[in-house]
Amino acid sequence: MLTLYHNPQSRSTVVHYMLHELGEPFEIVPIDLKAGEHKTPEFLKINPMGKIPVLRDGDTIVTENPAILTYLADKYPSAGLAPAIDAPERGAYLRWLFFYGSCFEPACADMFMKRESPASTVGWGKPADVLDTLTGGLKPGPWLLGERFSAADVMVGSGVAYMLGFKVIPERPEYLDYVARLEARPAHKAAVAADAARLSG
Ligand SMILES: N[C@@H](CCC(=O)N[C@@H](CS)C(=O)NCC(=O)O)C(=O)O
Repeated sequence: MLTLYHNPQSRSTVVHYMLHELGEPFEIVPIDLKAGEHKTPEFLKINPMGKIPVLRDGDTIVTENPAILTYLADKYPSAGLAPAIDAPERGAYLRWLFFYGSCFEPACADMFMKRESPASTVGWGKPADVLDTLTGGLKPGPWLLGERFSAADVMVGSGVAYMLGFKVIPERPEYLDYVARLEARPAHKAAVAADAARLSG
């Protein structure tokens, strides 16, 4: 059984949504961030960063959103969320998953903090280049791999939605349309509804 350590008001919503796209059974361990349940000695044994999401699959623990999505998409190939290891689109697929963690999130942190990191030193370079690279990647669409939806869209689309929501990134039509397509997916709606029920229950 897959187990997600989750709080509906956190980045673990990305894995929660991914689990709905997969359609595999899973269980949730709710984590109360305000109560510090992610900083207990027991939790720190599974993620020394003291952060969620954490996915447990038997004896395997995976942390970091892009790693968890890569793991799940590869483990359940019948869901069709990852190109095969030797498929031509595999390179672009991995590139976008890693781009999210290595470039998009840190560039967003720079923009949010209104700070300038030395572009030729930091791995993500200039936030403007990150934004333009993503904009280019969304053309012609509808997904990062063209007609094929993948776990890279679960990751990048969720992040774009989050950063638009907090007005960290500009409302470019490519971003808005991409998020609208993602949020129209039945699995996305189901994940949002399940989290809303958790929050109201
Ligand atoms: N790099 C991590 C980020 C995880 C993260 O920052 N999680 C936040 C929730 S959105 C958290 O657990 N914050 C609690 C804390 O740091 O005290 C990932 O991609 O999974």
